[in-house]
Amino acid sequence: MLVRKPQVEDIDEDALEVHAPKTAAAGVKAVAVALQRGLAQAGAARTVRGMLRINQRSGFDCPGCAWPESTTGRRKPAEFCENGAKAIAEESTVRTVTPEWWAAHPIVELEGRSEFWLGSRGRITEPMVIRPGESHYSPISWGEAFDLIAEHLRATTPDRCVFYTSGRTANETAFLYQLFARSLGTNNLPDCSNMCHESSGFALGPTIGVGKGTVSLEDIHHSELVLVVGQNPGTNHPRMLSALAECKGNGGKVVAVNPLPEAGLLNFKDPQTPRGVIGDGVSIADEFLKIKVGGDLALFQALGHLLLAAEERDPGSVVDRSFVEAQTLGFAEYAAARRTLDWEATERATGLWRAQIETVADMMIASKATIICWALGLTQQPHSVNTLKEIVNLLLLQGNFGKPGAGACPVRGHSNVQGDRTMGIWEKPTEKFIAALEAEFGILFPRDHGYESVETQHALEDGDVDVFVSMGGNFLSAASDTESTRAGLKRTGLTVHVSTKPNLSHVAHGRTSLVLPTLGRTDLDDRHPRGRQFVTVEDSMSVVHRSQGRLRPVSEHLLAEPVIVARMAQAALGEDHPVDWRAMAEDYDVIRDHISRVIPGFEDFNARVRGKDGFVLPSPPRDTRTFATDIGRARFTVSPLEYLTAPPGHLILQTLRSHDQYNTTIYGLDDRYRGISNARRVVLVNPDDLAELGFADRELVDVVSVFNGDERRAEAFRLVGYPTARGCAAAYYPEANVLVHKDLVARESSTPGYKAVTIRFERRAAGCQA
Ligand SMILES: Nc1nc2c(c(=O)[nH]1)N[C@H]1C(S)=C(S)[C@@H](COP(=O)(O)OP(=O)(O)OC[C@H]3O[C@@H](n4cnc5c(=O)[nH]c(N)nc54)[C@H](O)[C@@H]3O)O[C@H]1N2
Ligand SMILES: Nc1nc2c(c(=O)[nH]1)N[C@H]1C(S)=C(S)[C@@H](COP(=O)(O)OP(=O)(O)OC[C@H]3O[C@@H](n4cnc5c(=O)[nH]c(N)nc54)[C@H](O)[C@@H]3O)O[C@H]1N2
Ligand SMILES: [Mo]
Repeated sequence: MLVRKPQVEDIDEDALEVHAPKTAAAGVKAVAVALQRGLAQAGAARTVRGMLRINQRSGFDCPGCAWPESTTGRRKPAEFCENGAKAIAEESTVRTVTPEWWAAHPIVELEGRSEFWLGSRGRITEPMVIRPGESHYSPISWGEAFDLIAEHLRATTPDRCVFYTSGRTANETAFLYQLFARSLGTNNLPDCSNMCHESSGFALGPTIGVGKGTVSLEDIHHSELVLVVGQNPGTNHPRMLSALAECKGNGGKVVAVNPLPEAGLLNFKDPQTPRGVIGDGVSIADEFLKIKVGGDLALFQALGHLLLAAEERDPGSVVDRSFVEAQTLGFAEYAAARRTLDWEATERATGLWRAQIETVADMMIASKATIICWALGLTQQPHSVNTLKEIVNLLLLQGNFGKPGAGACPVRGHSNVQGDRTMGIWEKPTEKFIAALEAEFGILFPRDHGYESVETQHALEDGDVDVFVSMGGNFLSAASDTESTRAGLKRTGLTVHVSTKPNLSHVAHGRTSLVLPTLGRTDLDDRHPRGRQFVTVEDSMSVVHRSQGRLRPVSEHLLAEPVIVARMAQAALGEDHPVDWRAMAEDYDVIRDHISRVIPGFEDFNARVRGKDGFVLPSPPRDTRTFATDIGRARFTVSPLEYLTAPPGHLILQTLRSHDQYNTTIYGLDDRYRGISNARRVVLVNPDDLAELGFADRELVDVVSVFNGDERRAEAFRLVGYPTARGCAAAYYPEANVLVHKDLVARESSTPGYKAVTIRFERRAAGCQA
């Protein structure tokens, strides 16, 4: 097999290649690509050892995504997907970023590099520091690094310190980290969830009483109808396709709603079944609604209208009356609001024909068990929270909670983003949570809400942050409004990045900055007095289970995340602090014992998580059909019609992931299913829109965004004609983040409007090249 050489130079955007989009995902090609990447990065032995341990009961949780593993029945020998394998290859690479590397690359040079180039340099091997006036990072001992952090924390007030978390962080680290921030005296705990599924929590909490999904993997398998809305599972949750294929095998139907005809939604070739390897695979979507970006609220309102009209024609045939009467409030108001519908506005908002929507309504009416799955296509727009509440309305109507094959399924992103929130990574902790922490540790914790991620961006820009600590992640490139975020980070006194690989957040550093290298999921964590440790994570379906790496770390200087947090805390809070940080860093069972007493659902944590498949956290809607809202019932809500419109000459841009990246970590330049390779500065536009706007396919343009009278510019993007919905465009994250104004957010949840950017194209002056 051909093993591709690592790319040495940075991206050459002129090498763009465009092919017809694929109509099927996975298949043997996916396995070949996975192996190739593994071999190129980690070598044969580490690749095989790594891949065999992914998502096995004795192995580590795949850092790729939060899709659950099967807890019933046998797991396949390789319970992974191409993109999970790439995530492992990236982490288990034997390439290293040593002090010599940092010495050879001054900040001025690194500023001109792409995330792709930086991330593919390899794993960071030693703690590094850069001090005021210096041009390069240089090595620092761990002890000095912790002292430096303590010095900066003591020199300021807690409200001027921010503790960011990325969702790969395990439960144990997350619990320690929030305890540290709160012990210092702040709830400034923004996390990537603020930029991701925050809107889902804001919609589900008030309506069904929990901010999480209500289905299990088995529910998907046995559902009669699954709607997959605003999601690209073929790339971002590939194992979900196996679950959808199983659902179809059991007679279920699937509807996909997306502005793009994503390959995985159309057809799936399971590389683990003979049919997938040699045959045509399974066609996934029975219906595909090519919706306009931001048109989903209108779609769900129309579906509600059609369901209610059918109920009126044949009472008792659609609405689950006994459920609605016993368990919900607000049905009458909802039904009154949906009684009439402006079809013209609906068609304008969605870009769909009435007949298409009626077909899906009929499928819902025929289904006795429906699941609605969604991801970022629904969470990153101004009206996202209302869109998601409209999903809840539809599910409530037919009683699709607390019965097999039915429910709400927000498909999470980072592998432990849901667990981090459960552990208290939240800028708005509940009184109950703080009281439980206080009872456990015998100290007082702050109650004032802290900054979420957009408030953090504002505080950074306003010069209100002295210390910015990042537990994983890449705040600069993940957040909106890149240039203002960059300027803000540079205004801080100290930035601290606990990281595995270099990224641009390290480059946009505070006056002093530390890069602290840590063990990843796949790494063996055994340098403790009590020997090898494991951590735990919670998947998208609330299953808590163990994760334990086995690979020999690339450097002896790496510390485990819980150890780093504990030592920061010891240095900053002093040895006589009432929390026994040392004991927790030495033995993660001690952390879990604390968690078991503070967080409901974790009783007897240490014993239960050692069981075969861990345990499932309680979910009242799923387990007992009850809803722990303030009114003790589920809530119907009424929202006005709202959708995105662009002024003449403009389009609505969504920003998304290619098939070859993990958020800001770019694995390669092959967005295989969409047929785009070797370049990332592209905008996908419907050919009819291109013609109407007077631009040519492959033309080089500047993309200009407009928001509240402000403009942002992204230079030198290539236009690519692509079968997306009319009036819409798509570009890759993070290259397009410069265009997203930081005040463009989802109301209530504050999730950036990454999928709601009004743009136009400007022809580049002749001779002006990329
Ligand atoms: N390989 C890989 N896996 C990942 C990640 C990764 O980067 N790489 N990231 C992880 C993370 S953190 C997350 S949160 C998830 C993200 O998983 P996804 O939500 O699948 O991620 P995106 O690439 O943002 O894709 C959004 C999808 O929504 C569609 N969409 C955009 N706007 C609209 C709209 O208005 N309406 C509808 N109906 N659809 C719309 C887009 O066309 C696209 O198919 O994946 C996780 N898994
Ligand atoms: N335009 C646009 N922007 C978006 C989105 C979008 O759809 N469009 N999506 C948003 C979403 S959903 C999310 S979740 C955020 C993601 O935001 P983040 O979670 O902040 O970003 P990542 O790219 O996942 O973080 C990558 C970095 O994490 C570090 N890392 C990797 N593994 C480990 C580990 O095991 N431990 C530690 N300590 N560090 C590690 C590496 O150094 C790597 O450079 O981005 C958001 N930004
Ligand atoms: Mo995410």
